[in-house]
Amino acid sequence: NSHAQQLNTNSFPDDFLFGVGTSAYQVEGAWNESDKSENIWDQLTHNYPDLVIDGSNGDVACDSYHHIDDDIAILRNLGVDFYRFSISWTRLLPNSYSNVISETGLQYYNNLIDALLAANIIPMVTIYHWDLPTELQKLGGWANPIIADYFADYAQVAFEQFGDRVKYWITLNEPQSFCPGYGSPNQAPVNVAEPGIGEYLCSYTALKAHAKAYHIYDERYRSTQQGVVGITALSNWFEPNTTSPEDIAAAEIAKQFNVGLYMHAIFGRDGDYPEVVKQAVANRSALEGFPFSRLPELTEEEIQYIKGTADFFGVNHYMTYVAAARDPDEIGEPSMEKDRGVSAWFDPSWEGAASSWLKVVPWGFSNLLMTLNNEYGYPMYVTENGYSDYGEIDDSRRTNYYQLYLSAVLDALSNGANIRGYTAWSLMDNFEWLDGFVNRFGLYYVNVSDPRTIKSSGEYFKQVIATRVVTTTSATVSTNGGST
Ligand code: GBH
Repeated sequence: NSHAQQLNTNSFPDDFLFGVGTSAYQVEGAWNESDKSENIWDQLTHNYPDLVIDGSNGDVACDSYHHIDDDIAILRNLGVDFYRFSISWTRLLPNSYSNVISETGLQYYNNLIDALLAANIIPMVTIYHWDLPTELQKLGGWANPIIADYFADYAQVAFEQFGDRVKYWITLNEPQSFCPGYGSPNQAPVNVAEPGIGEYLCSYTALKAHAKAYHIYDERYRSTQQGVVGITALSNWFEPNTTSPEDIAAAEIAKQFNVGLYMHAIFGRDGDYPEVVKQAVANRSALEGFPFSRLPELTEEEIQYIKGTADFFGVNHYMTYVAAARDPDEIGEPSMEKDRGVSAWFDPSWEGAASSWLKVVPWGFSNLLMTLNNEYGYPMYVTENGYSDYGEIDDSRRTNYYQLYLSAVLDALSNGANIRGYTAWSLMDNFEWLDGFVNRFGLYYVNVSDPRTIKSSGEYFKQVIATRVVTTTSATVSTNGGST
């Protein structure tokens, strides 16, 4: 009853799931093992190493491809309920297409999944975590809507091959993060930059790709496999700078350009893109002389096809910003940032991490979770949350971070948010994209030639999982900088 729950607000419900996450390019290595072909991250790191802080790449990474047993051992030691990992598209489908399924790729994921199940760990599988086949990028990648069909084709192979054992599927990881690559020359895919156009084409294709995969699952696999299919959003919190209506509206617009643009069509009660986003892009497009909005229009048929295509909302959370209204930019070259037209920054009083974009603002997390709960009303899994440093074994700031952020989850739970699980990012230090191996998120320290080494935060997370309680003994309590 509710009274009993209130007495227990610092402990998680019995059926709440704890896990840790990684992604294929960040941990697997074995980039050209067997018949695996090249993806856009192989291409970026090999041909443009200067874009990565330390010039490193994922050729070997944590060498998880050759260390299934070691990865299982550390997952067991933590006592996690589930492990979130991703499939490498070009390892499974070396041609990009389902006409050829790699025997060795299949074997690797079968071995990993079987080893997890034998260890009593639930596999939670991300189908796409940013490593698009280079061959598909040659066709335009996510800027070409036909890629939605090829993604769905790939997803179908994953369901078909692994769905007897995998019951948690995440179609796409953070379109918010991979779509900006189509508006900037310095991110994957490198040298593709159509700002204010590419990002929106990508968001459109991503929606169609996700929806198609979901329908395939629904029609062909759900009744026999009985799993769930969701999608993961990079979910930021934007706190209005002041209580002025302008700043409150600015924070709302920023939220809709972050989560709404990519998720409202799926989770929003009426589907489609958020009205504020449609209007903002259409207005500037017209002023810039475009004959139609740079944001592709969803037809009524597409709106209905995409709406409701998820069993859960995956929340990746790292960032809280302060948001304020600002004067519109002058009309010139299009950009998504100008379409949004909001100023956003980090409050200088917030504690930082190794990553310049990561601050410790736990109240932003609880506000975000409540807002997502109220706005969409779907079951939520936190599919990533974590803290970067430079790889210290005695990582007290990361432990502190988990104490604060897990408490924020408990706050949201006690306020009625429907949160089913939490994933710490990351199981282990790994190839941190453009931050190379410099900024590290692991509960385990990894230097590929040494055994994986647990950090003090790993010991802490292990204790949380075992007790289902967030102990706050040594936590530095962050002051509430402006909870709404
Ligand atoms: C997640 O993205 C990823 O899903 C995961 O693979 C990654 O390891 C993890 O974060 C930690 O980074 O430098 O100002 O241009 C988080 C979203 C998107 C946050 C890109 C940083 C760059 C900001 N990230 N963003 S900036």
